[in-house]
Amino acid sequence: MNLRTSPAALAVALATPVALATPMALTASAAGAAVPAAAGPTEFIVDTTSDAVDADPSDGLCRTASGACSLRAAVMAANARQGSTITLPAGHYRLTIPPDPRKIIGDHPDPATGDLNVDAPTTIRGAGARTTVIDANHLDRAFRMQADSRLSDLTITGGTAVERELPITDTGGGGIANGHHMTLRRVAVTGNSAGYGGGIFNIPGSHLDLIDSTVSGNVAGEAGGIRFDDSGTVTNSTVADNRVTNPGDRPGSLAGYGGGIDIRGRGPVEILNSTISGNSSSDGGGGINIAPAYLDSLPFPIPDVVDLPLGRLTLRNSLVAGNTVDGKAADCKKAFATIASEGHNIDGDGSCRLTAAGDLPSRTPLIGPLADNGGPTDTAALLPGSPALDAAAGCPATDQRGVARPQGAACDIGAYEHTTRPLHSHRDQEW
Ligand SMILES: [Ca+2]
Ligand SMILES: [Ca+2]
Repeated sequence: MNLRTSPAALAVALATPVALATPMALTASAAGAAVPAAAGPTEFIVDTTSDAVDADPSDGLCRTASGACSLRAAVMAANARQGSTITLPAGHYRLTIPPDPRKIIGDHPDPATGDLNVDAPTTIRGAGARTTVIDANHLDRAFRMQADSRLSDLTITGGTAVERELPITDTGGGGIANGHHMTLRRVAVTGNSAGYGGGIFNIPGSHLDLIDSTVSGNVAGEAGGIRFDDSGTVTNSTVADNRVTNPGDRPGSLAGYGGGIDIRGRGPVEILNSTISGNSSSDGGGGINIAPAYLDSLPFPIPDVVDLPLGRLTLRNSLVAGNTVDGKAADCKKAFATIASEGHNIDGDGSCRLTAAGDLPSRTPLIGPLADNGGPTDTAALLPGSPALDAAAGCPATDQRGVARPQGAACDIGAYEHTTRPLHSHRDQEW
């Protein structure tokens, strides 16, 4: 069990409905995989797009029965050699092995079927999010991270969460279910679905660093794009066009909230120079919802004008706009939590209650749709006259695409830095 966080304690205090939504067994160990004596970290270079298992997961070699190194075999081999790196050349890696129904429930993750279970610290590097595509083929989610992980330069799509942690919980994490410290750089998580956390689900005790990445077009019954049950950062990233539709089978606030980002732990979740736009939900918090441990399910909720310290979200240089509930503007919603502005944010409808220096509440952001504006991942461009132009301060050195900041008199609010010249993306890339 991994219920060390306060939200979980709150959850217990609140009894059953909350406990239902706090999956516990994601972090179970890999059952002591046999590690060969000379199994230090290495690099596995995948050389086939076919989805085949490793012939001998204990030998520390990535080798299928036909002698190739598939993505699945590389994950299985890396689980026996912690600290390894998997290199994925450009290609469409479609998972084709469905989950084994006998292994769906409990703490026996099986990297040989369904989702790819990362059980030892692993780095997975693609050749670029537009060319290296991991497609879970709607058989299950793509990854379940049961150890620290770093993913870069790839797309995760086609995930439909099937394997679950407990028989009573809904499925979490359509693209990725993260139980440890995960960093995504220049990654697109798009077109996945789950009961909650349509793109990414982060369980209690986990941490997500989302950098220069896009989470878009994911669908769930709650938490359409990203679910945080603990801490995380969103930097130079775009969370757009994710959708929550309440399936009507869960009580209270257990469904229908958090179209883009849903925060149910204490956090802190820190959002810097990011764009949260075009997300929708059926019940509340079209862009961002923060309500630790489902306290918004209490019969007499505290109105969200009150800042309470049970959950914490910080916003800086970020754009939260164009998000809706039932077609009406609804950027932020909070209960028993604090949305702390560190300045220079835009909020389309005023619901994020921004009051810090440089904040621009209730502004029409004048942004374009999510599109390929150059760079490795899709972004939402700033249109002429946007109040976001030159309105930020203290930005990262580049924007999400790799464009140097600032352009013009100052850097821009959100993940996109407007440039009047053709894009020349160049920078020293980290892993
Ligand atoms: Ca699996
Ligand atoms: Ca600028």
